[in-house]
Amino acid sequence: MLTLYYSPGSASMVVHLAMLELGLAHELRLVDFGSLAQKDPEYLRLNPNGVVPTLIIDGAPVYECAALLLLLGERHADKGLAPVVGAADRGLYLQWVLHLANTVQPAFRQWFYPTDFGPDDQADAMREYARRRIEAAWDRLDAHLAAHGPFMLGAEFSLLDLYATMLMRWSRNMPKPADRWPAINGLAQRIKARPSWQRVYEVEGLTEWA
Ligand SMILES: N[C@@H](CCC(=O)N[C@@H](CS)C(=O)NCC(=O)O)C(=O)O
Repeated sequence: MLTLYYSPGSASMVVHLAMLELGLAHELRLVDFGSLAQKDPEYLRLNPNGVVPTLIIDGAPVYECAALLLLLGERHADKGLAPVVGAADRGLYLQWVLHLANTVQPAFRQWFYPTDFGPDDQADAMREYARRRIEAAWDRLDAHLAAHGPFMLGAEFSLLDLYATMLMRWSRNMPKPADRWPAINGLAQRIKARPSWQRVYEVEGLTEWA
C-alpha cells in the first residue's frame, strides 16, 4: 500500500494521477496548508523540506514529485507508461522530466512564493521574472509538441504528460495561461479527458481548469 501526503492541486497532484493511471492501491493523507501542517515536526520527520508530496513506499518516505514519477514508472514498467532503460525514447523522457523539475517547476515556485527568493519589496520583480521564465518555457514546450506531439513522447501517452499538464494547470490565473499556446492546449484537452484527471478532481475537490 502506498500513502500519499498531498494538498489539492499542488505538486502532489502528479503523483496522485500517476498512481491512478498505474492502477495502484493507495491511501491519501491531506496536509492542511491552512494550519501549516507541512511545517509540523511530525510531517518534517517524513519530509524535512516541509512541502508536499511525500509518498510512503514500503514503509519509507520518499519525496520530490519528479523522483516519485520516475520511481513509480520504473517500478511498474509492465504498465508501459514510461520508457524502460534502453528504450529509444528513454533519453527524451528523462530530458523532459528533468527539464520540468529543474527549470519549469522552480519558476512556478518563484511565481507563487516570490519572497522565498528575495526581500518582500522585490516580490513584484521576482514574479515578473518568473512570468517571463514560465512563458519562455511554454514557447519551447509548444514548439516541441507542434513538431513531435500530440503527446510529449509523440504518439503515445506517458507519465510525463501528467507532469506537464499539472504545471500547465498552475498557470491558469497567470496573465497568459499555458493553454493559450495551441499545441499545449491540444495536450491539455487530451489529458483532461482521461479518467485519472477527472477522478483527481473529484477526490481532491478541484474545480478550476476542469
Ligand atoms: N521540489 C519539490 C517542491 C514541492 C513544493 O514546492 N510543494 C509545494 C506545493 S506545490 C508546497 O508544499 N508548498 C508549501 C510550502 O512551501 O510551505 C517537489 O517537486 O516535490
